[in-house]
Amino acid sequence: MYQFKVITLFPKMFSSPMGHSILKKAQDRGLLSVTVVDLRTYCKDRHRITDDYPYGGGQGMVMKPEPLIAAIEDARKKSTRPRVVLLTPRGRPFSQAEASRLAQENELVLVSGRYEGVDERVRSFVDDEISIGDYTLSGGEIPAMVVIDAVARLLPGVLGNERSPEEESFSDGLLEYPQYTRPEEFRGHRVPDVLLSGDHDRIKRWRREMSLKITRERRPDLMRKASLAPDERRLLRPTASLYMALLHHPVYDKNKQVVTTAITNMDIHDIARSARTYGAKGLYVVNPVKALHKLAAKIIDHWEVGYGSTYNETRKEALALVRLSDTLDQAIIDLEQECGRRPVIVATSARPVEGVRRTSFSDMRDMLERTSLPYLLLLGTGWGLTDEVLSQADHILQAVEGEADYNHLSVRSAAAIMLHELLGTVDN
Ligand code: 9D3
Repeated sequence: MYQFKVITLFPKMFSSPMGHSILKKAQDRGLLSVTVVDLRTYCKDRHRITDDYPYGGGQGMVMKPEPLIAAIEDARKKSTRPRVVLLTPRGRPFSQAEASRLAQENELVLVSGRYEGVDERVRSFVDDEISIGDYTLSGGEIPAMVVIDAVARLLPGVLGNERSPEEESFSDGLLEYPQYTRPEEFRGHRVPDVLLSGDHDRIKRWRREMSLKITRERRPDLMRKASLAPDERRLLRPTASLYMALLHHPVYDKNKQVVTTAITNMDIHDIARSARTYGAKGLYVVNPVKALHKLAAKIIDHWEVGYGSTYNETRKEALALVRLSDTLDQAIIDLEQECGRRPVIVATSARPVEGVRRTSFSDMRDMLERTSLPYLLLLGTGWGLTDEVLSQADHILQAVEGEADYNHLSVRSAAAIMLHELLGTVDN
């Protein structure tokens, strides 16, 4: 029988939650026991004081170590190797995985604190510290109940055979599919036909599909960590098409004059290779000077059809993404024709931009993962995109920055970093 023991100043808080529903049934059936220990019984002083003022001053009270340690040591003595866990806002975040680990134990001692915290020295007498989330509660009692509930459900027999914990949400890291019961129609909302079809294979597929869809929309973070079948992994890939434009005009020079910069061989090659590596769909090289178009075309031609195309096949593949354009507007029109709708314009700038909120890499990544729109990422050469271009963009992307007091990345380095932030693999 799995034993839960709670050390608390408020034992009565536990009587109702532990006395109902699944937890009650499990205790009645002898699958688990919950013992609540009143911390005050471990006070040696006449007034049974459990808290005191903090050394160094400050607000609030701190739980004294003596009664807590006495209670913990007593709990350890009374049984064989219990796991002792302190509930504290500073603990490791509680999760389904953590619940599974705790369910492997035989006895769990949960220490609930009150006041503003417990004396730091208590930490060295416990095995673990757990928090149930990033919000402030009045004490560790409700967190202890949360842990008991989550662990108890995983113990053999607690849920009965009809509902195995593996079937439930979170076990494969996905959110639950939609559930319906009678009536078939409620205030105009019908139960989906598939659920009435009796075709259990189809129902299973529909549920999986809905789980994936809901998780992808609401919790992209869970989606990235979920265990997905090989054919489901495509759902992780961004659905939006990302295009890039390397602007040689209009951009600033170092005196903030609007200029046209020269096309450079290395920028085109390196950005094209980055674009191809991360799955960007095209790279516009925007330059109004016709003579420079010729140079660019020659660079590309060399690798596309000339000597270089046989010399280096992979370079050819990257350069196939490059498109030459006189102006940004022309590139946008071109894309609108290709995609059937105007691209969302995402500008970038290393300079501080006043009065606008920048879109973070992760927000932009979420957008690329959830929409099917075309996006055009603008990269400035020289001293960067002009204020006019920035003001016309739908988003200004978070700047690529380090913590050092220096920010002079080449456009091709910045482009590669942005691509990794927006389209790079995430660990799983
Ligand atoms: C002044 C800083 N506060 C921490 C955010 C002090 C403090 C406030 C509330 C210390 C303890 C508490 C009581 N909370 C818990 O004991 C607790 C808790 C929580 O508040 N949130 C999430 N998980 C947990 S586990 C224990």
